[in-house]
Amino acid sequence: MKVKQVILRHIKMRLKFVFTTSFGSFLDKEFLLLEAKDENGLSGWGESVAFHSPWYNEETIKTNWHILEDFLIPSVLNREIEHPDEISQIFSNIRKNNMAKSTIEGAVWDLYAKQKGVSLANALGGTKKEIEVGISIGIQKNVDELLHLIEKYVKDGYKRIKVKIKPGWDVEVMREIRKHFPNVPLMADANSAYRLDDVDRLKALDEFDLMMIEQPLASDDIVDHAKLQKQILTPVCLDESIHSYEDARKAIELGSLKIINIKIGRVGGLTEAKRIHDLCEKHNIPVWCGGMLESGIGRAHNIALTTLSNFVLPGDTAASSRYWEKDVITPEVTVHHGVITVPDKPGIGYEPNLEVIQQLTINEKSFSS
Ligand code: OSB
Ligand code: MG
Repeated sequence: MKVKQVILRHIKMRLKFVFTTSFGSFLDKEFLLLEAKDENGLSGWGESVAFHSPWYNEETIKTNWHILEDFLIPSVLNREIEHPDEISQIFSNIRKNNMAKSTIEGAVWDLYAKQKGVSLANALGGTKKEIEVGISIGIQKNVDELLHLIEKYVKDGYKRIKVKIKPGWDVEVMREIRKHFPNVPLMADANSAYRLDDVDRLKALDEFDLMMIEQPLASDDIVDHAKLQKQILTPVCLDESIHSYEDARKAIELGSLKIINIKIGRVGGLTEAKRIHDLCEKHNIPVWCGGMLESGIGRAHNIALTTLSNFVLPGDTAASSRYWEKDVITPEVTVHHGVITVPDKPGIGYEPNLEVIQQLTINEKSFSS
């Protein structure tokens, strides 16, 4: 296949609620959408999950635009590509910038699946017809508001509750949650808010029977996480620290984790995500698919990836309506009793709504060879 034209769009969408993590808050969510067209006018779509500010990792919307415009798009345009797995090879001389790489790689995967007439899930080798999802709840003003949200999402049927934590919003909050919801599958995500010195506080979480604690320590660390895991019972799950297959291999070898949260953007695309999935499967390390407050395009990619066999824990891909008044895809992503039915149409299986996308676009540029 050849990509003959790329359209890059900078989109701005308002979330229905402020989402607060240990590193910052989101209300206006900006992201890039990339449309890759082949010679027959068929389109594949990808989303950049980089944020406006370099809080979660070092990438931003602007750095992604720059890397895509000046390096990645020119190296893909008009090039003969037999399989999307080749993309990561083509990009191998460009260091990091994983979210930028993933944006165009995801569009090529979607285009490839559409050309073959199969779903993206099938193209990746996924077999599940349904996937289970949980929900990620940001830091709230007070515990009562958090308990109300948990009650609502448990009623909705979400398969597990993830609560964002930080020093001062952790042990007592978990105690209150457990008082009201003794049996709900529960986990915590610290987004790197602690240091190894905080081990006593993290050990105090052991009594709440958490499924896991996600990324307690520094965003680039795998050494201290190994030391921490030896001292706490709660399984450590890494998010920010795992950027590649090699990171995953080393972290498994060191004992830095028992679970991995795979995010397609963080690891540079679907091909690398699948490699990490396969490695974890071999080592009996369960994985799940994280979320980055994506629009429906990114969400569709997450759903397809989650159909692989070792995605055995519920992911963070909640329903479109949880985040947006109107999503950019038709139909929107819906969740029934914590389950998403995987679309079987070719490619990502949801139709980008060009009219809505047009309205939300701040900047747009077309590239052709
Ligand atoms: O660490 O998983 C994270 C949102 C923004 C940045 C980082 C994270 C998150 C979430 C929300 O937890 C996941 C979602 O609902 O898309
Ligand atoms: Mg996380």
